[in-house]
Amino acid sequence: MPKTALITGATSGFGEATAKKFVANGWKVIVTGRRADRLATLVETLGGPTKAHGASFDIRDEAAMNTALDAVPEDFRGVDLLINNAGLALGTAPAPESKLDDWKTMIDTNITALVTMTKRMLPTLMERKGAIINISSTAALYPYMGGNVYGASKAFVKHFSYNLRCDVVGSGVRVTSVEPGLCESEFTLVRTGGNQAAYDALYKGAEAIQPEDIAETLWWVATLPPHININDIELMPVSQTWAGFNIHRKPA
Ligand code: NDP
Ligand code: 8X3
Repeated sequence: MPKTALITGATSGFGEATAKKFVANGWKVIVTGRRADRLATLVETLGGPTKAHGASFDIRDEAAMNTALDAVPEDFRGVDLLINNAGLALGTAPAPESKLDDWKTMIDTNITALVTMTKRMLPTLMERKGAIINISSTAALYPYMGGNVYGASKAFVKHFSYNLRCDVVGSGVRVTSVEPGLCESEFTLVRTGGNQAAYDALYKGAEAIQPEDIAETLWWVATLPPHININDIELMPVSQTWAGFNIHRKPA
């Protein structure tokens, strides 16, 4: 009997690559995202409706989430793995110059929607001794200028994962937080409002982690023997290390 993964934010980047990895290895997937056209194409690429089910909704809209999940076909209902991947950063400006609306969108998407989805799926996951993988970030661990609410939202994801693990002990449910550093995806286009030059400059010569590398990591976490819980994984490209402490100097 194939296992089923629910992967949020699968219309690009990590989620799309992960859906391909899991289906190539015999799993079924429920894939989500707002862009219905991309989801339809992905479902076809994955082998059609016996392998993948696309559920298009804005993850910040709880009613839309519930409607979409209520409509999941019977043969996709037993979810064994929830990958809370949908998320975004908006802006790179320091706090005084950044937009409050952007902050709220990050909180609504990266935090509120993630806990809403988790609460909704928890009974099924507990029944099936399943697993939850939450996508955090190195921004959760190492603050940087312009990280502000994005970094804080990802710190929430990491600590929610730890605390959730405490609460489900004895159920067989596994919970993992994944903290990637520099990865090449549409993430940077979203963050910079579609600035291709900023995208090119960030990744130029960096040999950034690719979505397929994240998919490989998630596959490893998900397929370890069921008595092993990876609490968290922090990963960076070899080209990236921790930034030095920033020192602001008075003009001479
Ligand atoms: P992408 O921008 O390629 O993918 C983000 C996904 O999230 C898309 O499928 C998008 O779907 C979905 N999403 C965003 N907002 C919503 C929404 N309101 N409703 C539904 N879906 C939404 O970025 P990545 O693949 O790189 O990012 C995936 C996760 O990894 C994010 O949580 C990100 O913060 C995290 N991360 C990324 C890193 C990087 O450097 N790239 C490093 C560390 C962590 P759609 O637009 O169709 O709705
Ligand atoms: C994305 C990594 O360094 O852009 O979560 O915050 S970073």
